[in-house]
Amino acid sequence: MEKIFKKPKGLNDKTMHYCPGCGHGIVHKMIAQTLEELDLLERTIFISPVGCAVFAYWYFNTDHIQAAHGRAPAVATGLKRANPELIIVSYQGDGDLASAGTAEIVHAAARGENISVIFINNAVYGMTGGQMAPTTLVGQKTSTSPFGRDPNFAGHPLKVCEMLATTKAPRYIERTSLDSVANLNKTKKAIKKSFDLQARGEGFSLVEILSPCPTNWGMSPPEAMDWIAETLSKEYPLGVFRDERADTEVRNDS
Ligand SMILES: Cc1ncc(C[n+]2csc(CCOP(=O)(O)OP(=O)(O)O)c2C)c(N)n1
Ligand code: SF4
Repeated sequence: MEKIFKKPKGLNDKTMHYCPGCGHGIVHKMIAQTLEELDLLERTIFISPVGCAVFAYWYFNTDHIQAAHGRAPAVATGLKRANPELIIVSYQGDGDLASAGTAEIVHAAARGENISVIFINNAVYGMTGGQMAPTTLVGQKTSTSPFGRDPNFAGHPLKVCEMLATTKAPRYIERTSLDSVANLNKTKKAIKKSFDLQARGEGFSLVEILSPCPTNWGMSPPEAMDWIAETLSKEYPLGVFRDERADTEVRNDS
């Protein structure tokens, strides 16, 4: 029990602003634990996204930069190429990464930038009121699809891991979830693997995490976890989509 409640050195004492049952705080803790375990805190720059995690820089004992809508992979590219010794944690939600920043993430992956992308997929635009995102399921009700997402009008869900895995350069791509203890453990391992690969100069990695947004899903926190297990992860299957040496040389590696 002591281990579970021990605050990692990578987090400060501020109370987080997230809603009860939100996944962002869970992932923040895992990131901080991992940076401490790998002794990377001193050389990490955390890139905060737009969306509910816009204030992530309030909580981490790392250096920070705030990227505009969708631009985190481009900012990460510049930081890493100019300072190859840094560890870059590029953190984005699905509205940010899969809508505003689709071009940036595709090209950063295709170039094989040596960065770690943590992608929080909660199937809505959380911060701005639960609007439909590219990741919203067909039939899912949101504030801008009150009768459910209609694929004839709004298209089908965008599958980021599957899409990026069609490019040759990425070193590691995995989709995990926060809905059970087993999946929490897998998520923590995936984050650790991503940071470790970056520290060893192995190239681009992305961990997509299916994460609850009870507030905008209109559910209690336990119901939200069940919905991930029973519905969301059917559309977004968990697993490893790439785990092999990149087919291109990692650029500007230390
Ligand atoms: C009225 C309005 N439209 C668009 C934006 C741009 N914007 C900032 S945050 C956000 C939602 C981000 O959602 P996501 O990336 O999924 O992150 P989450 O909040 O779900 O963690 C949008 C659309 C804005 N701030 N205000
Ligand atoms: S609106 Fe959703 S994503 Fe945003 S803090 Fe609340 S639960 Fe988390």
